[in-house]
Amino acid sequence: RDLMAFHCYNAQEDTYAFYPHSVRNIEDLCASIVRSHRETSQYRLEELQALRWKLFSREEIQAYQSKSEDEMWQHCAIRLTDAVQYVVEFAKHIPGFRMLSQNDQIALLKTGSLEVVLVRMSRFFNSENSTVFFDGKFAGPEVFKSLDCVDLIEAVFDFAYGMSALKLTEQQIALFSALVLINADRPCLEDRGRVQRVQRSVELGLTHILHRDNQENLMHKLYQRMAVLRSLCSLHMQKLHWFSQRYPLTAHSLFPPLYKELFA
Ligand code: CLR
Repeated sequence: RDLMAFHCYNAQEDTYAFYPHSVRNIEDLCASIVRSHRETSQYRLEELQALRWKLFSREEIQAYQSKSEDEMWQHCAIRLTDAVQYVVEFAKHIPGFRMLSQNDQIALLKTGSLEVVLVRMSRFFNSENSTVFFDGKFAGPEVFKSLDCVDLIEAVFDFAYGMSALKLTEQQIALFSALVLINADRPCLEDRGRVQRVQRSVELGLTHILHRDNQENLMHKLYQRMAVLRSLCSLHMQKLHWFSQRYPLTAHSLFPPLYKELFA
């Protein structure tokens, strides 16, 4: 499950038909995306719910806060990369994704994988006390103090708060994640037309699910969330750039290769 495994993937093997022509096909498409989400989401909601009482103690928080800046960056980069790997796995099972060229698959993952991680973060977020499941317990923003990017952390927590207020079902999260990833407006795409067709099918799927759930009004809010995601990711890139200038050695030799490949 490393980046090379991803690079060697052969699009030819995938013969999945991804143009939905009937409600039945749309339902199949939704079912595949939901299954892929479930199989790559690491924790079930009930499990996360049951872990909510596990909070970091004052001493543990202090231990994170007294880590050096580059040590904490490296630690978070490893955690994020791990989460990104699951998103890569999720993407591979979105009907149509594997039929895109390798270049386009990588281009979509480069810009979209962190956005999907942030969408997924809302599942790992407890809005009652604004904490996120990190390293086995629930952590508030103060845990990330030594990263020295309060604005980014605050924006990420705000986003998770806003997402969890939408109270999306697992199926809605799955389809929304797929839509965030399969976006024909991303830079560096070879075959935009093909990406657009896959995007349309995912859009149909999300519309179908929202219609079935009687929540068509959510579509508009979800598009708004997508704009926020874009700004969060550019803030992350900015921070990373700034960090790698200050700590070139950590960024160069201690960050996971996939993290460097996707974001550097
Ligand atoms: C998101 C959902 C994934 C599991 C997961 C793993 C790592 C977590 C991430 C979630 C949420 C955001 C997170 C991250 C580790 C560090 C990062 C808590 C829960 C915070 C916001 C720090 C970002 C630091 C960057 C500046 C490097 O399925």
